[in-house]
Amino acid sequence: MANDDPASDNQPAGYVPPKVWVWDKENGGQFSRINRPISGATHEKELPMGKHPFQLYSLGTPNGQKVTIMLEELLATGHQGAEYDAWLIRIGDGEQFSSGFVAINPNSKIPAMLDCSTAPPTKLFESASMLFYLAEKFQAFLPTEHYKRAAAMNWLMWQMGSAPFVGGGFGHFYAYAPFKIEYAINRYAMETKRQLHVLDVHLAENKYMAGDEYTIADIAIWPWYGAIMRSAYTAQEFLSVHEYTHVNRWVELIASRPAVKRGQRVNRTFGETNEQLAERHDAADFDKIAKI
Ligand SMILES: N[C@@H](CCC(=O)N[C@@H](CS)C(=O)NCC(=O)O)C(=O)O
Repeated sequence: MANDDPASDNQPAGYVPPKVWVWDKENGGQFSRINRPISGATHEKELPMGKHPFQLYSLGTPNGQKVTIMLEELLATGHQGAEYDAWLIRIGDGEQFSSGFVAINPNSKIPAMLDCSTAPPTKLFESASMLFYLAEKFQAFLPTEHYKRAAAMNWLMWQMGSAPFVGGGFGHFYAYAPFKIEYAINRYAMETKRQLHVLDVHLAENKYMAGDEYTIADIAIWPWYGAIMRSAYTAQEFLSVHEYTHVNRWVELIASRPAVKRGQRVNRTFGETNEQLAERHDAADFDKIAKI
């Protein structure tokens, strides 16, 4: 049937955007209950405080894992000043909107952290900012030679710009949206595969992301792209991840690091029971789950 309105040619059937968008609280989808078009606290509640220099408020998602892996790597190399309490923030229950959390991170997203060894305590949010802060503070996992340091920072920033297309784009529309939209899934599958190819080409020539040294770039990229290669969204067959052999080599190399194995368990409340350490306040806490 002929369509008289050329502007509507590309519209999915049944939806014409209104003149002014309004907040529809019942829009469905896995995260609709916590998504809001405004920022700020929804309730008054202070955050708990432990005894260690770093107080981390997080959840074991890929963005959360970046920081716990970094802290575990620092501790593994003898930086006792990196001792931390990892408190659980249940984002599905809206705990990122407490007044205490918002006071550290006005963006209400995990991870957020306080460095209580400084006066006043240093507020940290955005996972890459946290990795960079820790790398500078402890002079670790960030090379000093300018070209290597630049390479690490390039890939760190690449991760921050790229992963939202994988998580918020592909993962959302492939796994979480209340119905499947071919256009959206095609668009983000294309971009996810493009990114995996970028990594594959680079890792064919480089042991680690920034060359021959393990850096905060690997720590930032592995939780997201390791997950996509191994299990995330159960989309491995759909994305033909077996094609990315060099990414796979690197994913397994990073996964074999003991600090990575520990870090990825912290603040985790899903998956195998012996992989979950909902809160971490002491190195010995890992022994508890090892026995499960
Ligand atoms: N760019 C941020 C992203 C953080 C982020 O998206 N966190 C998610 C969980 S992985 C979150 O807290 N979502 C809760 C919400 O959106 O309300 C970072 O890297 O720290």
